[in-house]
Amino acid sequence: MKDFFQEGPSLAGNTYEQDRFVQAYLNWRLPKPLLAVVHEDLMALGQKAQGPYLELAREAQRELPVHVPFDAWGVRQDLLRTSSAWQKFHRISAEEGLVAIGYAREQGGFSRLYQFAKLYVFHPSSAFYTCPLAMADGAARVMEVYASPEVKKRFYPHLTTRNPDTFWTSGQWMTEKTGGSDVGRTLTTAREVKPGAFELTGVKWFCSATTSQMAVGLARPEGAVEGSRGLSLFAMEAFDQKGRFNRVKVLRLKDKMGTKALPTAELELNGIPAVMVGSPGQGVKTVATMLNITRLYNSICAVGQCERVYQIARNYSLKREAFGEVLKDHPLHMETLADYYYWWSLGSTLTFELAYLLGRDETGEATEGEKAVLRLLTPVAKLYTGKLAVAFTSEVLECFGGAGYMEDTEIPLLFRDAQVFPIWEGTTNVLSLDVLRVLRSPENLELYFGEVQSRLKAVQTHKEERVQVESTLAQLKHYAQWMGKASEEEVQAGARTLAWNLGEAFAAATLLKMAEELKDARLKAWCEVLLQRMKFRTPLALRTPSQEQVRAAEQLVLL
Ligand code: MFK
Repeated sequence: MKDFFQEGPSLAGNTYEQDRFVQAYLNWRLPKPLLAVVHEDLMALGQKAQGPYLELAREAQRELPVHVPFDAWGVRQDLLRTSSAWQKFHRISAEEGLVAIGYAREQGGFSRLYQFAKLYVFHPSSAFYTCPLAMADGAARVMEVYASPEVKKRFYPHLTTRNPDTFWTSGQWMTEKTGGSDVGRTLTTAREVKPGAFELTGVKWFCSATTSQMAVGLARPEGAVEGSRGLSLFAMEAFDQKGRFNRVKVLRLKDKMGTKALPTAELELNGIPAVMVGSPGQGVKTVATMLNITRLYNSICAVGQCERVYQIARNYSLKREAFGEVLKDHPLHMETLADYYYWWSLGSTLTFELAYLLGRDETGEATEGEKAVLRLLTPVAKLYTGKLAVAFTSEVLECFGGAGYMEDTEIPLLFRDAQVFPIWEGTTNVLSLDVLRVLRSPENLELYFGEVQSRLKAVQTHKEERVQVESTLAQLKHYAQWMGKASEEEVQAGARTLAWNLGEAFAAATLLKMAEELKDARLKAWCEVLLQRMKFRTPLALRTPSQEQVRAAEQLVLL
């Protein structure tokens, strides 16, 4: 009997070189001399992401972190042992400048875009080392904006260096058992032992970057009011001179469904020395600066991972035969992948455009409209790409049939990892409500409309698609009028579809402008092909739930 062996999927080459979208976007956004530098660096990174970094990621995923609570003689140790691959990623991250580029600002307003393009290529071959990097970046920004000169001097240089010997990442010790979303219920307390010197006591329930040399965390100074207005933000060094946790007990490592190379733990703080960052009682507002950075990391990692699963699925489509045809010749298979790829391109456009705007904001170049869009759409990009990562990875898993369900194809690992994106740094609903928080100032919506319209103004060729985006804008304007009359309950119940449409309209307008303005003939032709999909897609309908609908949902769920 003749046996059959299916050739498995593989990465067809340099992961950056395979990726038309990122090349087109950068080609459009970056000035030519800078494009050459960035392109060369990304080519080198894409090569490593396909080869040595991917191997290191696999090693880190095989050799998972271990908590060593005691030594052989019963003395408390609380070591978190990680693989050498994980430790190598620390040095690699510094050398690649994965945080540093954003702060050196050698590329002016384009620095963040350059940095995020690197993170995008790096993430799918990093075993989620991007989590400590996200926290380090957020902590650096908080230090830059809020810290006193002494506090900044102590932490900031470590977070933003390219020197692997002095580079630090940071934890974000925020979530407690009382809530990851409603952090106002934080129970950890801060005692001021000397002017400016605090000690933190409490239990932090989800601490992800636990090998980081420092952390920032929320705590309630003694005597402060209940709720979020009583919280302050603190920074602390995690380890003592001997490299042991500094008055911190590791209760246990979390048994997560994915991101397993990342040592997430429950930590009991027993008076860890800390300094305040920002003003007392402003902890949530201060940490929100960090959240806006880490949410953009979430988005860039989500779209980076989607591109990876897409490259795998595309490669398999060229190899696998069924019913006498290679998968690429099955229209429904291609239709399915094309749809997801189009949604992905909207999420990617949104994310890259926000990275670009973040850079402009941090260098003082952003207009009022750009600032408003950056604030409004950061939660939108996070929620849109988080949901997409799960759906897209699930669809790709299905493209492989039973093989995709098998652990040794590595596809289940990608699927489990994808599920963290809608959860990490704020759930879809918390982020949708954050959009409403921004829209409480009605001028933000006007500024958003102005930004979308200014993008559409450049569009001459794709008139039909432009009209499609204009029609979504008209619906959003009606929606805004409805919001003005609706109750808070009704507005909240409709927040998801609002967020979705705000994101898609902005991304579609940006894509159209990009297609119009791209100079490179090869990339322009590719972009035209991508835009054909826009015709076949109808946006998600905006929902204007009534009181009756709100009550009906309650009844249905609670009955
Ligand atoms: C890869 C790793 C995987 C490991 C496994 C991970 C498992 C998951 C672990 C987790 O727990 S992740 C969860 C992380 N947590 C979050 O992302 C927090 C989610 N919750 C929110 O974002 C809430 O919206 C928030 C805590 C901010 C609500 O708190 P409040 O106190 O009810 O907010 P409030 O009073 O509306 O805002 C306080 C101030 O902050 C206001 O400023 P003002 O004082 O000037 O009025 C707000 O405008 C401001 N603010 C809030 N969010 C902001 C913001 N400012 C800028 N940007 C924002 N995003």
